[in-house]
Amino acid sequence: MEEHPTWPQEMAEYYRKKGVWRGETFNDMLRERAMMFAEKIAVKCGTQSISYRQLDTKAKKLASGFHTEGLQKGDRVIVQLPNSIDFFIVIFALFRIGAWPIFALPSHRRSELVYLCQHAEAKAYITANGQNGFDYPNLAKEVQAQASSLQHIWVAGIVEAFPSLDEMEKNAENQNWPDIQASDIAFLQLSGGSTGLPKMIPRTHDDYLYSIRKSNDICKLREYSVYLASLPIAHNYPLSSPGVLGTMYAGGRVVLAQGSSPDEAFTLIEQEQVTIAALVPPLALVWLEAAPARNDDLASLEILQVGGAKFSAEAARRVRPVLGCQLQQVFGMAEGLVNYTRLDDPEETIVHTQGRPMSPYDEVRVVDEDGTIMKRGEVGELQTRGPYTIRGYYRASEHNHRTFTDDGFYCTGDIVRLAKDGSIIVEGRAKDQINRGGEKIAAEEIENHLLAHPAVHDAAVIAIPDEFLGERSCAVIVPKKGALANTREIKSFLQARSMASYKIPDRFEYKESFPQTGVGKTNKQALRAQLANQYT
Ligand code: J2J
Repeated sequence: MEEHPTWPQEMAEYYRKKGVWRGETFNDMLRERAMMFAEKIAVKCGTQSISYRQLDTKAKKLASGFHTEGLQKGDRVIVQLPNSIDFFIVIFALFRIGAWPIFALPSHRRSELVYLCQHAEAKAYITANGQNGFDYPNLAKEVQAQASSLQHIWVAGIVEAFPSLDEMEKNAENQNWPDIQASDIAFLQLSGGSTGLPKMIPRTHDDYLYSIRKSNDICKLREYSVYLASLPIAHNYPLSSPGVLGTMYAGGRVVLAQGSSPDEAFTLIEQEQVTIAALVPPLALVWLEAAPARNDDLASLEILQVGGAKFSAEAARRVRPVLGCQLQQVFGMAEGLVNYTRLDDPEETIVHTQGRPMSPYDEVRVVDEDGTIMKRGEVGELQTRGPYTIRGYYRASEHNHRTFTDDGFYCTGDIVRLAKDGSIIVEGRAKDQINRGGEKIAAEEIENHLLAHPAVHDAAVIAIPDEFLGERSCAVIVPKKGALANTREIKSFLQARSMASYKIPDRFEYKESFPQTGVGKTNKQALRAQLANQYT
Protein backbone atom coordinates (compact mmCIF):
# COMPACT_ATOMS: atom_id res chain seq x y z
CA MET A 1 0.00 0.00 0.00
CA GLU A 2 1.29 3.46 -0.81
CA GLU A 3 1.17 5.00 2.65
CA HIS A 4 1.59 8.63 1.68
CA PRO A 5 2.38 10.23 -1.66
CA THR A 6 5.26 12.65 -1.47
CA TRP A 7 6.95 15.33 -3.61
CA PRO A 8 8.28 14.20 -6.97
CA GLN A 9 12.02 13.74 -6.87
CA GLU A 10 12.77 16.70 -9.13
CA MET A 11 10.77 19.02 -6.87
CA ALA A 12 12.54 17.70 -3.78
CA GLU A 13 15.89 18.29 -5.47
CA TYR A 14 14.82 21.76 -6.49
CA TYR A 15 13.78 22.70 -2.94
CA ARG A 16 17.09 21.37 -1.63
CA LYS A 17 19.11 23.17 -4.26
CA LYS A 18 17.36 26.42 -3.41
CA GLY A 19 18.12 25.98 0.29
CA VAL A 20 14.42 25.79 1.10
CA TRP A 21 14.92 22.35 2.60
CA ARG A 22 18.12 22.47 4.59
CA GLY A 23 18.41 18.88 5.73
CA GLU A 24 17.69 19.95 9.31
CA THR A 25 15.75 17.72 11.73
CA PHE A 26 13.94 18.52 14.98
CA ASN A 27 16.76 16.67 16.72
CA ASP A 28 19.30 19.07 15.23
CA MET A 29 17.08 21.96 16.22
CA LEU A 30 16.87 21.00 19.89
CA ARG A 31 20.53 20.01 20.18
CA GLU A 32 21.62 23.35 18.73
CA ARG A 33 19.18 25.35 20.86
CA ALA A 34 20.46 23.55 23.97
CA MET A 35 23.97 24.69 23.07
CA MET A 36 23.05 28.21 22.02
CA PHE A 37 20.49 29.08 24.70
CA ALA A 38 21.47 26.58 27.43
CA GLU A 39 19.90 27.77 30.72
CA LYS A 40 17.46 30.15 29.09
CA ILE A 41 13.84 29.24 29.83
CA ALA A 42 12.28 27.53 26.82
CA VAL A 43 8.80 26.91 28.23
CA LYS A 44 6.93 28.22 31.22
CA CYS A 45 3.70 26.70 32.49
CA GLY A 46 2.20 27.97 35.75
CA THR A 47 4.97 27.78 38.32
CA GLN A 48 6.98 25.27 36.30
CA SER A 49 9.57 26.01 33.68
CA ILE A 50 12.19 24.19 31.67
CA SER A 51 15.37 25.49 30.07
CA TYR A 52 16.59 24.55 26.61
CA ARG A 53 19.32 22.39 28.10
CA GLN A 54 16.96 20.63 30.52
CA LEU A 55 14.49 19.97 27.72
CA ASP A 56 17.19 18.38 25.59
CA THR A 57 18.37 16.20 28.48
CA LYS A 58 14.86 15.12 29.54
CA ALA A 59 13.81 14.38 25.95
CA LYS A 60 16.88 12.18 25.47
CA LYS A 61 16.24 10.28 28.69
CA LEU A 62 12.63 9.68 27.76
CA ALA A 63 13.68 8.67 24.24
CA SER A 64 15.96 6.13 25.83
CA GLY A 65 13.02 4.82 27.85
CA PHE A 66 10.83 4.58 24.74
CA HIS A 67 13.61 2.71 23.01
CA THR A 68 13.88 0.23 25.88
CA GLU A 69 10.13 -0.36 25.68
CA GLY A 70 10.52 -1.32 22.04
CA LEU A 71 9.32 1.80 20.23
CA GLN A 72 10.99 2.05 16.87
CA LYS A 73 11.48 4.42 14.00
CA GLY A 74 8.23 4.85 12.10
CA ASP A 75 5.99 3.59 14.93
CA ARG A 76 2.88 5.68 15.42
CA VAL A 77 2.13 7.10 18.86
CA ILE A 78 -1.01 8.97 19.87
CA VAL A 79 -0.10 12.06 21.86
CA GLN A 80 -3.07 13.59 23.66
CA LEU A 81 -1.70 16.14 26.07
CA PRO A 82 -2.91 19.51 27.27
CA ASN A 83 -0.70 22.61 27.11
CA SER A 84 2.09 21.37 29.34
CA ILE A 85 5.87 21.04 29.50
CA ASP A 86 5.40 17.29 29.10
CA PHE A 87 4.06 17.88 25.60
CA PHE A 88 7.49 19.12 24.52
CA ILE A 89 9.49 16.45 26.34
CA VAL A 90 7.30 13.77 24.74
CA ILE A 91 7.38 15.02 21.17
CA PHE A 92 11.12 15.69 21.16
CA ALA A 93 11.70 12.24 22.70
CA LEU A 94 9.64 10.67 19.92
CA PHE A 95 11.48 12.71 17.27
CA ARG A 96 14.77 11.44 18.69
CA ILE A 97 13.87 7.80 18.00
CA GLY A 98 11.96 8.62 14.82
CA ALA A 99 8.57 7.46 16.13
CA TRP A 100 5.70 9.57 14.81
CA PRO A 101 3.47 11.49 17.19
CA ILE A 102 -0.14 11.71 16.07
CA PHE A 103 -1.36 15.04 17.42
CA ALA A 104 -4.76 14.29 18.95
CA LEU A 105 -6.53 17.25 20.53
CA PRO A 106 -7.43 17.22 24.23
CA SER A 107 -11.08 17.51 23.15
CA HIS A 108 -11.00 14.28 21.14
CA ARG A 109 -12.88 11.36 22.61
CA ARG A 110 -13.34 7.67 22.00
CA SER A 111 -14.79 7.87 18.52
CA GLU A 112 -11.90 9.93 17.08
CA LEU A 113 -9.20 8.13 19.03
CA VAL A 114 -10.32 4.60 18.20
CA TYR A 115 -10.33 5.58 14.56
CA LEU A 116 -6.86 7.15 14.73
CA CYS A 117 -5.40 4.17 16.59
CA GLN A 118 -6.95 1.64 14.25
CA HIS A 119 -6.20 3.45 11.04
CA ALA A 120 -2.60 4.24 11.89
CA GLU A 121 -2.09 0.99 13.88
CA ALA A 122 -0.72 3.07 16.72
CA LYS A 123 1.54 1.19 19.10
CA ALA A 124 1.36 3.58 22.06
CA TYR A 125 -0.90 6.24 23.51
CA ILE A 126 0.49 9.00 25.68
CA THR A 127 -2.04 10.93 27.69
CA ALA A 128 -2.54 13.24 30.64
CA ASN A 129 -3.26 12.20 34.20
CA GLY A 130 -6.68 13.80 34.19
CA GLN A 131 -5.92 16.58 36.65
CA ASN A 132 -7.94 18.96 34.52
CA GLY A 133 -11.17 17.24 35.44
CA PHE A 134 -11.40 14.69 32.65
CA ASP A 135 -10.33 11.10 33.14
CA TYR A 136 -7.89 10.70 30.24
CA PRO A 137 -6.35 7.43 31.49
CA ASN A 138 -9.79 5.88 31.50
CA LEU A 139 -10.42 7.11 27.97
CA ALA A 140 -7.14 5.53 26.91
CA LYS A 141 -8.26 2.23 28.44
CA GLU A 142 -11.56 2.38 26.57
CA VAL A 143 -9.70 3.06 23.35
CA GLN A 144 -7.26 0.22 23.95
CA ALA A 145 -10.17 -2.21 24.30
CA GLN A 146 -11.03 -1.47 20.66
CA ALA A 147 -7.56 -0.99 19.18
CA SER A 148 -5.56 -4.19 19.17
CA SER A 149 -2.37 -2.51 17.94
CA LEU A 150 -2.05 -0.45 21.14
CA GLN A 151 0.62 -2.04 23.30
CA HIS A 152 1.32 0.80 25.70
CA ILE A 153 -0.49 3.56 27.54
CA TRP A 154 1.79 6.05 29.23
CA VAL A 155 0.59 8.84 31.45
CA ALA A 156 2.18 12.22 32.08
CA GLY A 157 1.97 12.65 35.85
CA ILE A 158 1.10 10.08 38.42
CA VAL A 159 -1.86 7.75 38.19
CA GLU A 160 -2.01 4.44 39.92
CA ALA A 161 -2.00 1.45 37.58
CA PHE A 162 -0.33 3.35 34.75
CA PRO A 163 3.37 3.70 34.05
CA SER A 164 4.29 7.36 34.23
CA LEU A 165 6.62 9.11 31.84
CA ASP A 166 8.95 10.06 34.69
CA GLU A 167 9.44 6.40 35.59
CA MET A 168 10.33 5.64 32.02
CA GLU A 169 13.28 7.97 31.79
CA LYS A 170 16.51 6.03 31.33
CA ASN A 171 20.14 6.92 31.14
CA ALA A 172 20.67 8.27 27.65
CA GLU A 173 24.45 8.35 27.59
CA ASN A 174 26.08 6.39 24.82
CA GLN A 175 22.68 5.58 23.32
CA ASN A 176 22.77 4.60 19.67
CA TRP A 177 20.00 6.67 18.20
CA PRO A 178 18.46 5.61 14.90
CA ASP A 179 19.47 7.62 11.87
CA ILE A 180 16.78 10.25 11.31
CA GLN A 181 16.79 12.05 7.98
CA ALA A 182 15.26 15.45 7.36
CA SER A 183 13.20 13.92 4.56
CA ASP A 184 11.63 11.45 7.03
CA ILE A 185 8.13 11.94 8.38
CA ALA A 186 8.36 13.72 11.73
CA PHE A 187 4.70 13.38 12.79
CA LEU A 188 1.12 13.04 11.65
CA GLN A 189 -0.91 16.22 12.02
CA LEU A 190 -4.71 16.04 11.82
CA SER A 191 -6.90 17.65 9.21
CA GLY A 192 -10.14 19.39 10.09
CA GLY A 193 -11.68 17.03 7.57
CA SER A 194 -14.72 17.26 5.39
CA THR A 195 -15.39 13.58 4.84
CA GLY A 196 -15.67 11.12 7.68
CA LEU A 197 -13.09 11.15 10.44
CA PRO A 198 -9.96 13.35 10.52
CA LYS A 199 -7.37 12.54 7.89
CA MET A 200 -3.75 12.21 8.93
CA ILE A 201 -1.22 14.60 7.47
CA PRO A 202 2.37 13.38 7.13
CA ARG A 203 4.79 16.25 7.71
CA THR A 204 8.54 15.88 7.24
CA HIS A 205 11.28 17.52 9.29
CA ASP A 206 12.42 19.40 6.17
CA ASP A 207 9.05 20.78 5.18
CA TYR A 208 7.82 21.69 8.66
CA LEU A 209 11.05 23.35 9.70
CA TYR A 210 10.99 25.37 6.50
CA SER A 211 7.47 26.59 7.35
CA ILE A 212 8.66 27.49 10.84
CA ARG A 213 11.73 29.43 9.65
CA LYS A 214 9.63 31.31 7.11
CA SER A 215 6.96 32.08 9.72
CA ASN A 216 9.65 33.37 12.07
CA ASP A 217 10.98 35.72 9.38
CA ILE A 218 7.53 37.13 8.71
CA CYS A 219 6.57 37.50 12.37
CA LYS A 220 10.05 38.73 13.31
CA LEU A 221 10.46 36.18 16.07
CA ARG A 222 13.67 36.66 18.02
CA GLU A 223 15.43 35.45 21.13
CA TYR A 224 13.56 38.05 23.18
CA SER A 225 10.14 37.01 21.81
CA VAL A 226 7.64 35.66 24.31
CA TYR A 227 4.79 33.65 22.79
CA LEU A 228 1.56 33.13 24.69
CA ALA A 229 0.01 29.77 23.79
CA SER A 230 -3.59 29.81 24.86
CA LEU A 231 -4.98 27.62 22.06
CA PRO A 232 -4.30 23.85 22.30
CA ILE A 233 -0.72 23.52 21.11
CA ALA A 234 -1.25 20.21 19.32
CA HIS A 235 -3.13 22.21 16.68
CA ASN A 236 -1.08 23.27 13.67
CA TYR A 237 -1.66 27.00 14.17
CA PRO A 238 -0.25 27.45 17.70
CA LEU A 239 2.27 24.70 16.99
CA SER A 240 3.88 26.22 13.93
CA SER A 241 2.55 29.56 12.71
CA PRO A 242 5.09 30.41 14.14
CA GLY A 243 3.66 29.09 17.36
CA VAL A 244 5.49 27.28 20.09
CA LEU A 245 7.95 25.53 17.78
CA GLY A 246 8.77 28.78 15.96
CA THR A 247 9.41 30.44 19.30
CA MET A 248 11.77 27.67 20.34
CA TYR A 249 13.49 27.80 16.98
CA ALA A 250 14.18 31.50 17.63
CA GLY A 251 15.37 30.81 21.18
CA GLY A 252 12.42 32.72 22.64
CA ARG A 253 10.20 31.79 25.57
CA VAL A 254 6.90 29.94 25.33
CA VAL A 255 4.31 30.77 27.98
CA LEU A 256 1.59 28.14 28.22
CA ALA A 257 -1.93 29.00 29.29
CA GLN A 258 -4.74 26.55 29.92
CA GLY A 259 -7.33 28.69 28.20
CA SER A 260 -7.86 32.07 26.61
CA SER A 261 -9.92 33.89 29.21
CA PRO A 262 -8.85 37.53 29.59
CA ASP A 263 -8.32 36.83 33.30
CA GLU A 264 -5.65 34.27 32.63
CA ALA A 265 -4.25 35.66 29.38
CA PHE A 266 -4.03 39.35 30.33
CA THR A 267 -2.36 38.50 33.62
CA LEU A 268 0.20 36.35 31.80
CA ILE A 269 0.83 39.03 29.18
CA GLU A 270 1.64 41.52 31.91
CA GLN A 271 3.64 39.16 34.15
CA GLU A 272 5.62 37.46 31.41
CA GLN A 273 5.95 40.44 29.10
CA VAL A 274 4.38 38.50 26.25
CA THR A 275 5.22 39.89 22.80
CA ILE A 276 3.00 37.73 20.55
CA ALA A 277 -0.25 35.82 21.04
CA ALA A 278 -2.47 33.79 18.72
CA LEU A 279 -6.25 33.55 18.83
CA VAL A 280 -9.24 32.39 16.84
CA PRO A 281 -11.84 35.08 16.00
CA PRO A 282 -14.39 34.44 18.81
CA LEU A 283 -11.64 34.67 21.42
CA ALA A 284 -10.32 37.85 19.85
CA LEU A 285 -13.86 39.26 20.25
CA VAL A 286 -13.79 38.32 23.93
CA TRP A 287 -10.44 40.10 24.39
CA LEU A 288 -11.71 43.18 22.56
CA GLU A 289 -14.77 43.22 24.77
CA ALA A 290 -12.87 42.72 28.03
CA ALA A 291 -9.83 44.96 27.60
CA PRO A 292 -11.40 48.43 27.98
CA ALA A 293 -12.90 47.53 31.37
CA ARG A 294 -9.61 46.25 32.83
CA ASN A 295 -6.37 47.79 33.92
CA ASP A 296 -3.85 45.22 32.74
CA ASP A 297 -0.69 46.53 31.20
CA LEU A 298 -0.64 44.97 27.73
CA ALA A 299 2.11 47.24 26.41
CA SER A 300 4.56 44.38 25.79
CA LEU A 301 2.19 42.78 23.27
CA GLU A 302 3.45 43.62 19.79
CA ILE A 303 1.44 41.20 17.63
CA LEU A 304 -1.96 39.62 17.99
CA GLN A 305 -2.49 36.90 15.43
CA VAL A 306 -6.04 35.98 14.51
CA GLY A 307 -6.78 33.01 12.29
CA GLY A 308 -8.41 29.62 11.92
CA ALA A 309 -11.66 31.20 10.74
CA LYS A 310 -12.60 34.46 9.06
CA PHE A 311 -12.13 37.52 11.21
CA SER A 312 -14.61 40.27 10.39
CA ALA A 313 -13.19 43.56 9.14
CA GLU A 314 -15.15 45.47 11.82
CA ALA A 315 -13.48 43.51 14.61
CA ALA A 316 -10.10 43.56 12.86
CA ARG A 317 -10.20 47.34 12.77
CA ARG A 318 -10.60 47.53 16.56
CA VAL A 319 -7.50 45.52 17.46
CA ARG A 320 -4.94 48.33 17.41
CA PRO A 321 -7.03 51.00 19.15
CA VAL A 322 -8.31 48.62 21.85
CA LEU A 323 -5.35 46.31 22.49
CA GLY A 324 -2.56 48.60 21.33
CA CYS A 325 -0.84 46.00 19.16
CA GLN A 326 -0.44 45.06 15.54
CA LEU A 327 -3.02 42.64 14.12
CA GLN A 328 -1.81 39.83 11.93
CA GLN A 329 -4.39 37.75 10.08
CA VAL A 330 -3.40 34.12 9.57
CA PHE A 331 -5.10 31.85 7.08
CA GLY A 332 -3.49 28.46 7.28
CA MET A 333 -4.14 24.76 7.09
CA ALA A 334 -2.53 21.71 8.66
CA GLU A 335 -2.01 20.35 5.13
CA GLY A 336 0.56 23.10 4.60
CA LEU A 337 -0.04 26.53 3.05
CA VAL A 338 -0.05 29.38 5.54
CA ASN A 339 -0.88 32.97 4.59
CA TYR A 340 -0.03 35.95 6.75
CA THR A 341 -0.69 39.64 6.50
CA ARG A 342 2.72 41.26 6.81
CA LEU A 343 3.58 43.48 9.74
CA ASP A 344 4.26 46.41 7.41
CA ASP A 345 1.22 45.92 5.17
CA PRO A 346 -1.12 48.90 4.78
CA GLU A 347 -3.88 48.97 7.39
CA GLU A 348 -6.53 48.18 4.75
CA THR A 349 -4.72 44.97 3.74
CA ILE A 350 -4.41 43.88 7.36
CA VAL A 351 -8.06 44.56 8.08
CA HIS A 352 -9.64 43.26 4.87
CA THR A 353 -7.52 40.31 3.75
CA GLN A 354 -6.40 37.00 5.17
CA GLY A 355 -2.82 37.58 4.07
CA ARG A 356 -0.69 36.08 1.34
CA PRO A 357 1.40 32.92 1.09
CA MET A 358 4.43 32.98 3.31
CA SER A 359 6.83 31.53 0.75
CA PRO A 360 7.76 32.63 -2.76
CA TYR A 361 7.75 28.90 -3.55
CA ASP A 362 4.06 28.55 -2.64
CA GLU A 363 1.98 28.19 -5.78
CA VAL A 364 -1.64 29.25 -5.51
CA ARG A 365 -4.37 29.32 -8.11
CA VAL A 366 -8.08 30.00 -8.06
CA VAL A 367 -10.23 27.67 -10.16
CA ASP A 368 -13.88 27.30 -11.10
CA GLU A 369 -15.91 24.12 -10.66
CA ASP A 370 -14.37 22.58 -13.79
CA GLY A 371 -10.86 23.32 -12.66
CA THR A 372 -10.38 26.20 -15.10
CA ILE A 373 -8.02 28.83 -13.75
CA MET A 374 -9.81 32.11 -13.14
CA LYS A 375 -8.72 35.68 -13.67
CA ARG A 376 -7.27 37.67 -10.77
CA GLY A 377 -10.14 39.02 -8.65
CA GLU A 378 -12.65 36.32 -9.60
CA VAL A 379 -14.08 34.08 -6.90
CA GLY A 380 -13.27 30.36 -6.97
CA GLU A 381 -11.67 27.47 -5.12
CA LEU A 382 -8.11 27.88 -3.85
CA GLN A 383 -5.63 25.21 -4.92
CA THR A 384 -2.04 25.15 -3.77
CA ARG A 385 1.22 23.27 -3.85
CA GLY A 386 4.64 24.09 -2.50
CA PRO A 387 7.57 23.06 -0.33
CA TYR A 388 5.54 22.52 2.84
CA THR A 389 2.15 21.48 1.46
CA ILE A 390 1.60 17.73 1.47
CA ARG A 391 1.01 15.76 -1.72
CA GLY A 392 -1.38 13.34 -0.04
CA TYR A 393 -2.81 12.17 3.29
CA TYR A 394 -1.55 9.13 5.14
CA ARG A 395 -3.31 5.88 4.18
CA ALA A 396 -6.11 7.61 2.25
CA SER A 397 -5.51 6.75 -1.40
CA GLU A 398 -9.13 7.10 -2.50
CA HIS A 399 -9.57 10.45 -0.76
CA ASN A 400 -6.21 11.60 -2.16
CA HIS A 401 -7.47 11.12 -5.71
CA ARG A 402 -10.31 13.51 -4.98
CA THR A 403 -8.39 16.08 -2.98
CA PHE A 404 -5.17 16.41 -4.96
CA THR A 405 -4.97 17.24 -8.65
CA ASP A 406 -2.85 15.25 -11.10
CA ASP A 407 -0.25 18.00 -11.00
CA GLY A 408 -0.01 17.82 -7.22
CA PHE A 409 -2.14 20.77 -6.09
CA TYR A 410 -4.09 20.42 -2.86
CA CYS A 411 -7.75 21.40 -3.33
CA THR A 412 -8.32 23.41 -0.17
CA GLY A 413 -12.11 23.58 -0.43
CA ASP A 414 -11.83 27.27 0.43
CA ILE A 415 -13.58 29.77 -1.81
CA VAL A 416 -11.41 32.83 -2.20
CA ARG A 417 -10.54 35.78 -4.35
CA LEU A 418 -7.13 37.33 -4.90
CA ALA A 419 -6.66 41.05 -4.37
CA LYS A 420 -4.39 43.07 -6.69
CA ASP A 421 -1.35 42.57 -4.46
CA GLY A 422 -1.92 38.81 -4.29
CA SER A 423 -3.50 38.90 -0.83
CA ILE A 424 -6.21 36.30 -0.32
CA ILE A 425 -9.73 37.13 0.75
CA VAL A 426 -11.68 34.13 2.02
CA GLU A 427 -15.23 34.29 0.68
CA GLY A 428 -16.65 30.94 1.70
CA ARG A 429 -16.19 27.22 1.50
CA ALA A 430 -16.86 24.44 -1.00
CA LYS A 431 -16.00 21.63 1.40
CA ASP A 432 -18.71 20.06 3.52
CA GLN A 433 -17.44 21.37 6.80
CA ILE A 434 -18.59 23.66 9.59
CA ASN A 435 -16.01 26.09 10.93
CA ARG A 436 -17.25 26.68 14.46
CA GLY A 437 -15.05 29.57 15.54
CA GLY A 438 -11.93 27.80 14.25
CA GLU A 439 -12.96 24.31 15.36
CA LYS A 440 -13.68 22.27 12.26
CA ILE A 441 -16.53 19.78 12.00
CA ALA A 442 -16.79 17.40 9.06
CA ALA A 443 -20.51 17.24 8.28
CA GLU A 444 -20.29 13.63 7.10
CA GLU A 445 -18.72 12.45 10.34
CA ILE A 446 -21.68 13.71 12.38
CA GLU A 447 -24.22 12.60 9.78
CA ASN A 448 -22.85 9.06 10.09
CA HIS A 449 -23.34 9.17 13.85
CA LEU A 450 -26.89 10.45 13.41
CA LEU A 451 -27.73 7.78 10.83
CA ALA A 452 -26.88 5.14 13.41
CA HIS A 453 -29.83 6.33 15.52
CA PRO A 454 -32.84 4.03 15.13
CA ALA A 455 -35.32 6.89 14.62
CA VAL A 456 -33.27 8.70 11.97
CA HIS A 457 -34.02 8.05 8.31
CA ASP A 458 -31.74 10.75 6.88
CA ALA A 459 -29.56 13.49 8.31
CA ALA A 460 -27.72 16.55 7.04
CA VAL A 461 -25.41 18.70 9.14
CA ILE A 462 -25.05 22.26 7.92
CA ALA A 463 -23.56 25.54 9.07
CA ILE A 464 -25.80 28.32 10.31
CA PRO A 465 -24.45 31.86 10.68
CA ASP A 466 -23.60 32.99 14.17
CA GLU A 467 -22.50 36.42 15.29
CA PHE A 468 -20.01 35.20 17.86
CA LEU A 469 -18.64 31.92 16.47
CA GLY A 470 -19.05 32.82 12.80
CA GLU A 471 -20.89 29.54 12.31
CA ARG A 472 -22.70 27.00 14.43
CA SER A 473 -23.81 23.55 13.41
CA CYS A 474 -27.34 22.48 12.75
CA ALA A 475 -28.45 18.86 12.33
CA VAL A 476 -31.43 18.52 10.05
CA ILE A 477 -33.14 15.19 10.48
CA VAL A 478 -35.72 13.26 8.50
CA PRO A 479 -37.22 10.83 11.02
CA LYS A 480 -38.16 7.28 10.04
CA LYS A 481 -41.87 6.83 9.29
CA GLY A 482 -43.76 6.50 12.53
CA ALA A 483 -40.66 7.05 14.67
CA LEU A 484 -40.54 9.73 17.32
CA ALA A 485 -37.31 11.70 17.14
CA ASN A 486 -36.59 13.70 20.25
CA THR A 487 -33.77 16.23 20.38
CA ARG A 488 -32.76 15.56 23.96
CA GLU A 489 -32.63 11.84 23.30
CA ILE A 490 -30.65 12.20 20.05
CA LYS A 491 -28.19 14.51 21.76
CA SER A 492 -27.54 12.01 24.53
CA PHE A 493 -27.25 9.27 21.89
CA LEU A 494 -24.46 11.32 20.27
CA GLN A 495 -22.81 11.98 23.61
CA ALA A 496 -22.82 8.27 24.38
CA ARG A 497 -20.97 7.64 21.14
CA SER A 498 -18.23 9.79 22.67
CA MET A 499 -16.84 12.46 20.36
CA ALA A 500 -15.32 15.90 20.85
CA SER A 501 -18.10 17.96 22.42
CA TYR A 502 -17.81 20.86 19.93
CA LYS A 503 -19.08 18.42 17.30
CA ILE A 504 -22.45 17.91 18.98
CA PRO A 505 -24.86 19.98 16.83
CA ASP A 506 -25.93 23.28 18.33
CA ARG A 507 -29.38 23.03 16.84
CA PHE A 508 -31.70 20.28 15.61
CA GLU A 509 -34.37 20.66 12.98
CA TYR A 510 -36.80 18.09 11.60
CA LYS A 511 -38.14 17.76 8.06
CA GLU A 512 -40.18 15.28 6.07
CA SER A 513 -37.69 15.23 3.22
CA PHE A 514 -34.61 17.05 1.91
CA PRO A 515 -34.37 19.14 -1.23
CA GLN A 516 -32.40 17.16 -3.81
CA THR A 517 -29.81 18.02 -6.41
CA GLY A 518 -30.19 16.84 -10.01
CA VAL A 519 -28.36 13.60 -9.18
CA GLY A 520 -30.49 12.87 -6.14
CA LYS A 521 -28.08 14.02 -3.44
CA THR A 522 -29.16 16.22 -0.56
CA ASN A 523 -29.00 19.82 -1.74
CA LYS A 524 -27.40 21.47 1.27
CA GLN A 525 -27.37 24.88 -0.33
CA ALA A 526 -31.14 24.75 -0.73
CA LEU A 527 -31.48 23.35 2.78
CA ARG A 528 -29.46 26.24 4.22
CA ALA A 529 -31.66 28.68 2.30
CA GLN A 530 -34.85 27.02 3.61
CA LEU A 531 -33.60 27.28 7.18
CA ALA A 532 -32.48 30.87 6.72
CA ASN A 533 -35.99 31.79 5.50
CA GLN A 534 -37.54 29.99 8.42
CA TYR A 535 -35.65 32.19 10.88
CA THR A 536 -35.87 35.60 9.28
C1 J2J B 1 -10.92 31.95 7.02
N1 J2J B 1 -10.77 30.60 7.10
C2 J2J B 1 -9.68 30.11 7.70
C3 J2J B 1 -8.88 32.38 8.13
C4 J2J B 1 -8.07 28.91 8.54
C5 J2J B 1 -2.52 28.74 10.86
C6 J2J B 1 -3.79 29.26 10.96
C7 J2J B 1 -4.91 28.44 10.88
C8 J2J B 1 -4.76 27.06 10.69
C9 J2J B 1 -5.98 26.21 10.60
C10 J2J B 1 -3.47 26.53 10.57
C11 J2J B 1 -8.69 30.97 8.23
N2 J2J B 1 -10.00 32.81 7.52
N3 J2J B 1 -8.00 33.27 8.62
O1 J2J B 1 -3.26 25.23 10.39
O2 J2J B 1 -1.11 26.84 10.57
C12 J2J B 1 -10.03 27.65 7.56
C13 J2J B 1 -9.91 27.29 6.08
C14 J2J B 1 -8.75 26.30 6.06
C15 J2J B 1 -9.00 25.53 7.33
C16 J2J B 1 -7.78 24.83 7.88
C17 J2J B 1 -2.35 27.37 10.67
N4 J2J B 1 -7.71 30.18 8.74
N5 J2J B 1 -9.26 28.85 7.92
O3 J2J B 1 -7.08 26.67 10.87
O4 J2J B 1 -6.21 22.66 9.37
O5 J2J B 1 -11.11 26.67 5.70
O6 J2J B 1 -5.77 24.94 10.17
O7 J2J B 1 -8.76 25.46 4.92
O8 J2J B 1 -7.52 23.55 11.38
O9 J2J B 1 -9.45 26.55 8.25
O10 J2J B 1 -8.04 24.39 9.16
P1 J2J B 1 -6.88 23.78 10.06
